[in-house]
Amino acid sequence: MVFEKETIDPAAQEMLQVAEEEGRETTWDLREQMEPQCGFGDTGVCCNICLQGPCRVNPNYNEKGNQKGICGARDYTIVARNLVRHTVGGTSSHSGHARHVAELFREVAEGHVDSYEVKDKEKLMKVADKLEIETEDRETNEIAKEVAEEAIGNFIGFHGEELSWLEPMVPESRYQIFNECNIIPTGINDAINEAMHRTAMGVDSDPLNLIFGNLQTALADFTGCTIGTDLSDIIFGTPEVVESEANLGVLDEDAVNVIVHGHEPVLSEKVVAAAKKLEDEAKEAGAENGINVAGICCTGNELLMRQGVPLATNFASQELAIMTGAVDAMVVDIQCIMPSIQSVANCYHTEIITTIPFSKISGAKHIEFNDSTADQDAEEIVRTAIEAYKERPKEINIPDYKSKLMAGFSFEEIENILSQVNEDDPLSVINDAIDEGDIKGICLFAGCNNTKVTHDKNHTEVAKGLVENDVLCVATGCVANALGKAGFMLPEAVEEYAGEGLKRFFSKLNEELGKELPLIWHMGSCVDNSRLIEFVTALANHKGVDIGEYPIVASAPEPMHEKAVSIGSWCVTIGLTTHVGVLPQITGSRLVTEVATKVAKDVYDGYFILESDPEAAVEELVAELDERTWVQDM
Ligand code: BF8
Ligand code: SF4
Repeated sequence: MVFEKETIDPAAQEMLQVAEEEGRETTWDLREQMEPQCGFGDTGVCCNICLQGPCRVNPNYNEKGNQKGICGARDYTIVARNLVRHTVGGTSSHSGHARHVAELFREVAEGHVDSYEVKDKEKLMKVADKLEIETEDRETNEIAKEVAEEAIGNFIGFHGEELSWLEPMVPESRYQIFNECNIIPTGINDAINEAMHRTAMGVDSDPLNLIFGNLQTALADFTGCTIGTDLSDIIFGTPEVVESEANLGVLDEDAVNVIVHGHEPVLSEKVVAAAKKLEDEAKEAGAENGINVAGICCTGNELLMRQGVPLATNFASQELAIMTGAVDAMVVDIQCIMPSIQSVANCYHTEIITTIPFSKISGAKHIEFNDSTADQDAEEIVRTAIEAYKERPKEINIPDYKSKLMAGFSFEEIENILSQVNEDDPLSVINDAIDEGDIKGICLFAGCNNTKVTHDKNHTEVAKGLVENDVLCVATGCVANALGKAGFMLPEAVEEYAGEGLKRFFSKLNEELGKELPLIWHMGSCVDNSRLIEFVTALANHKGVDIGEYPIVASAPEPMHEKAVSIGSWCVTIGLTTHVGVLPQITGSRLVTEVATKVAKDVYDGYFILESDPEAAVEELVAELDERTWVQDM
């Protein structure tokens, strides 16, 4: 098979062939040109924090080389500081996204914007209850205002304060552990600020202290993710099961194809609405099937979860969507958008449209998106796509690959499904299945694509191995997209891939429900990893154990972004043993690596499994689930 080293996705393979024939450069070419990558950077021992640097420290004490930076910083300090700064990047990304939603929500609550509303009152009440905000005999907008103030308050913290959004999200026993380790953040912005300060030249050089600082920042990240999910659900609706499709075959030759790419639902929801409204204009322009909106990355996941909008593809293959020649506009907001898409688009009629003032790409068209003029802005964006469509050449290459999939598994929807099986005790459906041995436990698949490994290969192989071992799997982000493209999010996949116990679990469930559930449950975008924590907290509380004793693991088979570092860090802190399939840049310090892979278990129960071989990763994850079940049964 051609391009099997680059990707296992047949649509991407076909497009790489087109790229080669047309002489286009892709991210895989750029990776090849980058080889060999710097060993110091790759293992985290390059420090550039002050202007005396870069200092590159040889972590191997038995060889000749500099073992200290110019200031005396050792490998463990440099690695730990770099790790913290990765987590800061992740936290500021997630919380930047969440802060935008929180600010919009405050505007909605105060009645300052017409384009958005409180769509899901039930979720608003649930969130208000969680925050111990009085709901009885109060107007919706009064409650919304207080929830909004609380959300904004979680960003700004002062010493002595605690994040109100964090405590109710985890079992009491877990919060107690955070407390004992003194890692509860005071505020999200405060945590970012302190983490940047402590990693500045000449501040914190104690690697263990830095690692605790990393976990504190990660908990701020988790809180940001939760705020993002909760408030997006209130404004746009809490996801329910939907059916859709994934892969480049969702592009429609006879429609104006608009791809939304990035992360926030605030813009993309409006693009979907504008596309519906301007359908006739597209038809007048000659597009028989009107306007087809499809998603890439987490924006795609957000729209899929709430509206059933199809997924075009995931992170690594974003350029390839443009090379089909069928994308009239790619609308982007923030995060995971490769600058290369503009160079690719220069060879086609595709308009790249940036929308956020602090997230521009040189050469792209910028149409600023404002919450107060959201409908008009979205219409301008869609009209730009219609204009571009008129310039689309006849020759296009849409690969004929797409898979059907089911998504929409919010915690609320899972609860709703389980309560149709056992109305009085819905969570017992899962916990009994674990006790009876039908399922071994749960795995959260999270994270990206990374060109260091074959696109989507680790995702599908780890998933295959786990479901074969009776692990109930849920997924978010680009791995969810990969598993959707590969057909794992369909009921038929149960018969094809699940082990005997997992098959029994699904057949009992399906029989009670009178409908069929997919093998792997799509829980949403990366901020929606918070949904899994809500789910597992409920399960652990139901069982009367801490998350650290509950059979739950996480796997990021192809992590790429700083956000994956922060998510991994909080998963471990919350008690999930977490597999990482691409080595993080910490291996230059034996101390930091040992803490992450071993010592963490003594403090948080969760620890990192650094394993690039999918088969070995499956073995270790299954062993961890077995150990947790075994300890519980003692
Ligand atoms: O937040 S999985 S490549 S799209 S970072 Fe980015 Fe990674 Fe995809 Fe979503 Ni998450
Ligand atoms: Fe070098 Fe120390 Fe400056 Fe880092 S902080 S660049 S190790 S002198």
